[in-house]
Amino acid sequence: DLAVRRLLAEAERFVSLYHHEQLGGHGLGRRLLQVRAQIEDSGTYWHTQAELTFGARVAWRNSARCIGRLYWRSLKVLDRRLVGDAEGVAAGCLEHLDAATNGGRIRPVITVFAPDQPGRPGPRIRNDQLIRYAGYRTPSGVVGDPRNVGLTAASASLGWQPPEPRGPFDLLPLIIHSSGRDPLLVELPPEAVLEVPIVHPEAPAFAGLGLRWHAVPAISNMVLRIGGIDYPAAPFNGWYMGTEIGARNLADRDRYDVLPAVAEIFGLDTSAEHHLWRDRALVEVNRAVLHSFHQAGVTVTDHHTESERFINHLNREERAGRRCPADWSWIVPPMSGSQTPVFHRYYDTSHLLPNFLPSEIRTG
Ligand code: HEM
Ligand code: NRG
Repeated sequence: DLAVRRLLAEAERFVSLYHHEQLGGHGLGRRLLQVRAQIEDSGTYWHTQAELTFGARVAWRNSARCIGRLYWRSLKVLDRRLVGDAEGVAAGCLEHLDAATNGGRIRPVITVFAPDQPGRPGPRIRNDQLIRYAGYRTPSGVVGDPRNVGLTAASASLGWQPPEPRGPFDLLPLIIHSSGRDPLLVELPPEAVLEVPIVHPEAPAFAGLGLRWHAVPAISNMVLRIGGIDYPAAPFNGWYMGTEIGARNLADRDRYDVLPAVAEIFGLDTSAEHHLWRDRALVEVNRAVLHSFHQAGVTVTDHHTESERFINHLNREERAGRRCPADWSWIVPPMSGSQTPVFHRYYDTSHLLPNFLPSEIRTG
């Protein structure tokens, strides 16, 4: 049947890649026989721990939108494939945050929960990241993160009670689905979530905006696909590049939209766009983000450094004789693009597996 043939083909490609890159081709024939037998028997197969670790690292290496791939070999892989129940996934997510946060010295980590199997889908995490701030629609606009209005409403409809009073940075609970059961709501204990209050190195009034952001970006709704096997719950994280927070999350007009308030603090002339007050305020927000993370001892990088590292990564991959797919529109940082080396070139746009795929579940 078609699904089994597709699985066999993807499995063979992956297992061969693993044996060639990691073992100089040794033992491939024997492993292929095993994998084929398992697939013919059961319609699926089980990765060895070494295959899983390599597969997750290569999925990162193949993530065309990610500028942070220089360190792909150092990804820490937590094997939780025997965990498929929602309670177990919730506990694993808290362990993930602990291992990743590491007191501020952020470590790139992925936790891999149970795979999809024939007639038995794996667990799924509805939140697009483990840490998300609520967004509440009010008559005077959204309080909190407008991006998460849908996730907030979904949480409330499952019985989540927002804190009183509602604030702009309320932590949302996890929503975890496991096959055939009602979704499980789990609050994150505040001590599991390291956050950084955003202050400015020169302007004391900046702190008065009450801005903050979480230390760990942990994407939790993408499907990890390795050798034809889908792991639908496989949250992963690295550290933040400052612009993700300062030039997008806090600055986008459909997110926290802070630039007008920042312009006021710096006394910028906002009477006409041609004064470029938005651009000037944007730099100050981004300086504040990097300064605050550094001062708090939380790993973060700036877009110049991360761009240079990415160019080193491309060169290393080329020397290793591998393709390195990249998506210009995601790689180029959202401010000062032309001041970074990643702006001034073209990229391989092919799609390689293993990889992280968007999930079908969408909120918002
Ligand atoms: C996307 C940086 C680690 C996989 C991105 C983006 C940035 C970034 C800036 C674009 C995000 C956006 O525009 O919203 C970094 C940095 C890391 C890191 C600085 C530090 C180590 C990782 C790790 C993985 C990963 C550990 C997986 C194991 C991805 C994927 C995307 C992405 C799949 C695309 C997400 C999507 O389609 O929404 N990364 N990353 N990254 N990164 Fe990384
Ligand atoms: N822009 C998103 C996060 C996307 C992934 N970025 C990373 N990933 N740095 C945001 O929350 O702003 N990572 O795995 O480190």
